[in-house]
Amino acid sequence: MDLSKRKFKEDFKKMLTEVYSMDISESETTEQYVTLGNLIRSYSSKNWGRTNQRYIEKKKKQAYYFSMEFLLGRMLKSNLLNLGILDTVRDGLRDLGIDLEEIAQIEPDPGLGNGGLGRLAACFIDSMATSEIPAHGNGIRFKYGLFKQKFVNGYQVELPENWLQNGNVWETRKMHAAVNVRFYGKVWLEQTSAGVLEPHYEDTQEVLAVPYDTPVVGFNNDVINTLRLWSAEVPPQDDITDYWSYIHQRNQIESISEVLYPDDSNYEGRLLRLKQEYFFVSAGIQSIIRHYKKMDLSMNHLAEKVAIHINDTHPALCVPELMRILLDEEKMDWEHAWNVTVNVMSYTNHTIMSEALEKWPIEMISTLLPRIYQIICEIDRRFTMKMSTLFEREIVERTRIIEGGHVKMAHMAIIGSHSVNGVAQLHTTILKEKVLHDFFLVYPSKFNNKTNGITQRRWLMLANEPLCDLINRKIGNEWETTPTELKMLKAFRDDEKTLLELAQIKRLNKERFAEHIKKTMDLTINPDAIFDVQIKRLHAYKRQLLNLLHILSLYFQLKDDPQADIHPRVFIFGAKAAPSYTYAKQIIKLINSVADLINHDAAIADKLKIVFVENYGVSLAEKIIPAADVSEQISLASKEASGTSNMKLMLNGAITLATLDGANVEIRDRVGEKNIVIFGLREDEVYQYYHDGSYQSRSYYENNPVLHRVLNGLIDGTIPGAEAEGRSVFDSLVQYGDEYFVLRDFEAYADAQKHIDQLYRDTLQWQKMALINIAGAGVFSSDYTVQQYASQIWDVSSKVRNI
Ligand code: CR1
Repeated sequence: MDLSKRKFKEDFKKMLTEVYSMDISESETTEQYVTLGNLIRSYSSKNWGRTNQRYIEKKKKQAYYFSMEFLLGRMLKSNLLNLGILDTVRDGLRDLGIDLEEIAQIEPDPGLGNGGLGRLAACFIDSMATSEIPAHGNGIRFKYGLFKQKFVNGYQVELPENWLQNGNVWETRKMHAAVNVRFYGKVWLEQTSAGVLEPHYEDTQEVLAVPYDTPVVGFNNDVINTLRLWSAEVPPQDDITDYWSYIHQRNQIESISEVLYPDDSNYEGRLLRLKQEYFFVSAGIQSIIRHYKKMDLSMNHLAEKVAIHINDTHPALCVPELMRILLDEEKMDWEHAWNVTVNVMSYTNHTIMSEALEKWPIEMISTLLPRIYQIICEIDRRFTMKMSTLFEREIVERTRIIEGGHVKMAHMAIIGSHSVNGVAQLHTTILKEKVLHDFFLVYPSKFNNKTNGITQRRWLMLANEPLCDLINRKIGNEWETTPTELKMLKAFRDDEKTLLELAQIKRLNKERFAEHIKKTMDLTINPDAIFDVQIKRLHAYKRQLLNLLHILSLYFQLKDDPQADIHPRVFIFGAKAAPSYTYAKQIIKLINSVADLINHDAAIADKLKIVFVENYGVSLAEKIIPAADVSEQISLASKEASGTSNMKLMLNGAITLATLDGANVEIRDRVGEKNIVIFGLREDEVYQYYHDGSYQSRSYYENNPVLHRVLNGLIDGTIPGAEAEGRSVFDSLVQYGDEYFVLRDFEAYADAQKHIDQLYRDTLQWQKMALINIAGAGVFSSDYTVQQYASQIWDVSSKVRNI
């Protein structure tokens, strides 16, 4: 948008007076933040309305991305950037004696997600608006985001994250768009005079779903889409007879949108979780249908105007809920309704970890959602009937929805969608050949791959301005809208001046991060050391342990030989563990205890340091990633569906140290073997071990002297304060089979780390690798990913920029 500095300053002062009756000299950062937020909203409101109007007038097909999680991060600077007024506003504020950075820090970081899955949804909505795709987010307005993590004596402690405490400038409550969602009760079908079956309900519990809309601003294009998040409230009642039971009921209802489940691998809180799932699915679909009806088209044409995306299995109830509306409210017959539903729905699988494949006990679903359960039974009945004529009984039994007393959500999502995609090539292959092989036999054409992506706006333009400036000076800024243009950087691969500038920028970012660590943790880290980063949820399959065992081996090496030729390293960890995941929490304690030991050992000085940041999330990622030299992507091959920190780190010039897992494979293909460090078991070797059962972790303990010493270090008192955790980890690795092949990959990993150490010593060579990584990161822009979803899955329009 066009905005002069002079106009901005006037507007800002005026808004401050309107909102707070203050002038600048009286205002504090909080008031300045709210004022700026309101101003941005007023600047964008016209285009928000216009975008919606355009969609309606042109009867555009629209897509709705249903996701339990949207891990947005702070929005102030992102909105300014996308509106094209970041520099103007920054300058204008400076004239007024205000520092934009300081204001930006005031914004709470809305942690409405656990990890990669939620952050992907946030990158996607940013890219959808930017790519001019008529597509919106639909989710839950959790009152409490993901817990705030604290370390107390090295242990993770969870505190509530009350992000709405001081209000939320970005959202608008839309009471007129509220809908009712029905739970519990009895339901029966009665034939009407017209001969159709109509459901009747008794003793149901009604919940009012109130939407809060947040604008999703496209980059420099006047498009503003909507993120609609639902809040659960008590429907208005004028006949409250029993006050206390009313309060009880209110608490029960409001708890539906109270907390995000802090768990991305287990389903827990069970009944409440199921309520949450149905709540935002039903509210979202009802509101889509309401909107569709304004176009005055028949329900038979719904799939021509609406696409609904099921992000992981959490919103899989979309399938029976749309069926319910089409059958019960729109009086469609089953075949037509089913046809419409399958054409509307599409589904993404995000993991092969079996504990994340949700299933719900029949008794629970049938009590909470009696009508939905009837519909699920009928979908299942028709599926098994049809498939029995085409496939072996075993295949039908393994693919049906209701089995062993449970409703299998992934099965429902696959059967009820026309598209099923994985999130990286390797992951999609594993789905087709292994995890969902039966379904692949039944529906080969439904399966497709959409490799994940990240938005270069947040992860480069906002997070790393110095690097961004350098790129623009070298190749212009076309890459901002056509990210593959980053490849032009390759022309500078042997240009010493550019490579040294790159080194300088990395150094500057490391210094900034070091300052932050000094301030927040009172720990001094040396910017000349290699900053080696592993940031992701804590999970055994991601193998933070492999990293830790290697750190211990370096520690022992330095204890034996203080002159050992090891380039100084700072190992940086950021990770939250699910509160109920004991093993992951033990690993956190262990890392913290090793950090304590090493960081305070005067003999080690600054050769080795461990920084485990508290409360890792989007805002911290924005600080860590630009300062990273090494990107640790060391999951057991086959287990990480894609990974996305790998992409963010590469875009910021970190060198990837990786197994051939998830999108690491595609990163390697992009940058070539020489510009990435690959090690460890491959996916087929892992499956071979599963097949022949021949893995004996103990033999690695017994035969590798380095590993032997390191593992003994876990149980011989070397690590003060973590005796129990050390024992538990030791046992899991040595006694109980080492589920994720940590010991098997240790030697290869240690060699790969030695290689990194050597490579880093040649600055020009290292920066050349970094440059090739940045130049190759363009294809991993989520702009391209969503453009592929738009054209190949949703069949909605987009401004496609060729890869
Ligand atoms: C996967 O573990 C992937 C993201 C986004 C995660 C990660 O590899 O990058 O999804 N899956 O696709 C997940 O959280 C519940 O499953």
